[in-house]
Amino acid sequence: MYDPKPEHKFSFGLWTVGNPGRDPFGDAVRDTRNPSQLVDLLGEVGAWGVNFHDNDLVPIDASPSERDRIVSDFKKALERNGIVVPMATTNLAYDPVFRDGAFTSNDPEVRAFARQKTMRAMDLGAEVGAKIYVFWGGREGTETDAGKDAIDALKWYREALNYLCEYSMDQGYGYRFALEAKPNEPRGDIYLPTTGSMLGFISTLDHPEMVGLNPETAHEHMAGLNFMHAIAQAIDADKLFHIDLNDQKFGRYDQDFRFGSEMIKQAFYLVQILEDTGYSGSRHFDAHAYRSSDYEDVKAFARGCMRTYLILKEKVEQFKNDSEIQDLIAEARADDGSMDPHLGSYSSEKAKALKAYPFDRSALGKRSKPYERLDQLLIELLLGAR
Ligand code: GLT
Ligand code: MN
Ligand code: MN
Repeated sequence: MYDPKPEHKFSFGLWTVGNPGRDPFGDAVRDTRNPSQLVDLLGEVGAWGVNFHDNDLVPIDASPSERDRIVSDFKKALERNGIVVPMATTNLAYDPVFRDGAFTSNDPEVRAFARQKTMRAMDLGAEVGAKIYVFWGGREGTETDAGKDAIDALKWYREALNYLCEYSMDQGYGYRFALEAKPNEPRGDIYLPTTGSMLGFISTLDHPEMVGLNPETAHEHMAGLNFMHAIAQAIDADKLFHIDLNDQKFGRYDQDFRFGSEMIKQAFYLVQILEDTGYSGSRHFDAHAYRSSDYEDVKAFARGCMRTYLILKEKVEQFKNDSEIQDLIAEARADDGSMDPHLGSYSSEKAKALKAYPFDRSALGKRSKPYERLDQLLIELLLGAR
């Protein structure tokens, strides 16, 4: 009943199930699996798609013939597992060359190199059918603002994205770019730290229609923000091109935990907004298993992400069909239409009438909302008591 199917569009990055558990304080705990083995693992757990950074698939120093061999093996693995590549991206974070940023490095040669690396990575993604291209600027930021001009950095970022939009069009790749915000880590401060900042930035680009968002749960929760609200803003702007699902406690480092493992209520609202608005993109899990896991447990992690999503999807249906819940929502949202003449768009007559309207402020202040009752019902529904 909670089995993943292709129509659910569940995808994982090679870097997620392939994460060997290395962290700043400890070495890898799992052996490194090659891309084809990881695709087999994803096939086994029932995923629909796999995404990758250029160097998750092809090592940065690979020769052209090694590249071709790796890509051909990878394509065979995709075929034998019936798995697609919906999204690709560039690793602009790992190599020492990006120690001061990629598109926003103070060094113009590094900025040019970042464009070259991205164009080659876009070629690679296009070769295996990717249509979404993600930009996560992990190194685009500072530890000290003493040496870099933040306005120049934004200008460089914008110029790079404009250039790469043109490259995609020039090649006929048909990519849609999805920008992913994160407030900090690995840089002390990363530019454009939230989904809302990214949204503002997109409107300054040359081809804003080509560029949207890839919001990640953990990245908004790190900053203590409401992820569902960020998604609402993205949907309202028609910019939810992709999504990175995972989980995280507020205010911590980027934990990238299994989807739905920490903040169940937040996860419920998220699935609700995605399903109710008919979001049709990938449900991508950008998460990884605990460091204590072996590969059997990694599979349990991946299955868990998808299963929890589907359980929450069922809860969303249950919420919609629960008459007690729906009655309370109707009560909370009651509208007898008497204010229609005063709401909606502006006209000078309407303004005149509204300024003269005799509101009974004290009566209005006595109106309550049944949110305690409603929230308790939601909790009981989520805990399986309804
Ligand atoms: C890295 C980062 C993620 C990004 C990936 C894409 S890489 O794992 O923490 O949030 O989505 O570059
Ligand atoms: Mn992510
Ligand atoms: Mn993350």
